[in-house]
Amino acid sequence: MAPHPFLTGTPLGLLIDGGFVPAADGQTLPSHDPATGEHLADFARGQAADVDRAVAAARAAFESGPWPRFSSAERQALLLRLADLVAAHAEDFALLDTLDMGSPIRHTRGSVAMLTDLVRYYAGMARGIEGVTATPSNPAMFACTVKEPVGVCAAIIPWNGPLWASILKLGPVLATGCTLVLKPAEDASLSPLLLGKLALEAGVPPGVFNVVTGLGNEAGAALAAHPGVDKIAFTGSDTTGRAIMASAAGSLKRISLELGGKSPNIVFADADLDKAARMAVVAAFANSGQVCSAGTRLFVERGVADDFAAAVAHHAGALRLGNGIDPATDLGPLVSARQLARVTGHMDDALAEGAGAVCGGERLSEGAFAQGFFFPPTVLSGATDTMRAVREEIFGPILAVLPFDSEEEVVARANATPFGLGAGVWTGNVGRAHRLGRRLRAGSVWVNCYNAIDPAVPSGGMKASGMGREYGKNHLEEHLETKSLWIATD
Ligand code: TXE
Repeated sequence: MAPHPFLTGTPLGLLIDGGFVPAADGQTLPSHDPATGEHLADFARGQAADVDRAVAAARAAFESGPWPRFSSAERQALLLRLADLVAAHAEDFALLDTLDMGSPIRHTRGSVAMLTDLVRYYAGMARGIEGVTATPSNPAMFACTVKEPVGVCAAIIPWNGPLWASILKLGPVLATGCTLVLKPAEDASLSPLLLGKLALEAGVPPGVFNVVTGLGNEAGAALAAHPGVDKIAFTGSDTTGRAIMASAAGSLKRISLELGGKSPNIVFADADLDKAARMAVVAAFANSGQVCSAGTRLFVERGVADDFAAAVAHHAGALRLGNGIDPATDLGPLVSARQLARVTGHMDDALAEGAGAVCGGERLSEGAFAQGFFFPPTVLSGATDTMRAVREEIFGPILAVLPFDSEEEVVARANATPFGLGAGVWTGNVGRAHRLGRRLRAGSVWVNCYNAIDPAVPSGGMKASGMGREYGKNHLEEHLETKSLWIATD
């Protein structure tokens, strides 16, 4: 396949202060297609010195230059132009994400459409920032609150949705008048760089949006510790989230975290079982299970559990695995050899602990799969809550079927995890839908649906799944300071 035009003439530089530049020490990193192992591009390996340059540019853009004088209407117009450019480059983004991290092109195309809408949502939100008029008890005092941008933001993002995460971090920054230094994942840096290029075309002033590619323990760690950053947003593993939080504490940065999960998906016998089985497959296996809210603990009421597991295995078996570039592909490869090793490690442990595989269970390495990191959708039977594969996030296509006997029991078991990102409930009983909707300790509970997402609806984690909310009004608030303004009228 001919290289994508964006990838010719690589290495791709860092975006700092409105221009693409090499890393200070000239080092690069390679990007490979996880379906074929083919080399795609080289991109800059940013280090602490590059982070310093990017943060300095973001600070200068925040404090001087044209950006602080942009009105909310101008920021809205800019976001709308960016949305149009993202839409015009939809196929480029879909291709880059598919090539870079393996996700099927049908999936990445769908994501770009949703993300264009998300940028437009933030454009609208730019006009809705407002404080309140307070009522102090002293009538001689007038007091109101004004909302001001928090300042220089940093974002460190993962590889499982590179464009998705970039837009989710950039949108509220532009809507509120902050500036951003984005550190993409080393496994998927291409579409964040294209987004940077388009942001310049849309008229984002130099320094407002900077992209520093590189490794987590180099560029990422330098950004998390940087005293010039006012707020950091991180999406990724809970282990790295903890390290970033500790590091951010050094300069008391504001922080928001979107970490992993081990989300329960609970099926009662009174549900539409056919729909629930089809959706359980999507909930667990979409993006080859590399989704933070994947429904990987499938609790099924005991009387229907065996038949339900068989139906799930049937639907899973019908999924077409292959190179994501093929529009017929349902599941692509895992992102990297590292991720494949993690997933096979979990599988080996599950078998050693006594679970069995109703379907899947072994890496695919023959024929067309030989050069890629392919693992088939796998349904575990005989799994128990204490097994490692049932306790820890796998981030691969492995689902455990866990029978239960009562509502009380399943709520306790579903909540018995350090995580709290998402939860699914399938039932025909409206009272039960409300009860579980409240009792499940998760940032999002989906009843008779799963992984529903919308720009206007907050999303985020309880417990070890993170803090702060993305999407919706809450997301903007995370980028705003509330200032109280007092005026003595006497
Ligand atoms: O994640 P990391 P990895 C989970 C999933 C997966 C596991 C490991 O379970 O199997 O994490 O994946 C940057 N300071 N999720 O290793 O390490 C790194 O460069 C600063 C869930 O890829 O969290 C990348 O940009 N930054 C998740 C980002 O952190 C550091 C999505 C994510 O990498 C750093 C991805 C450091 N010390 C993985 N170390 C979700 N919530 O959706 C790494 N990074």
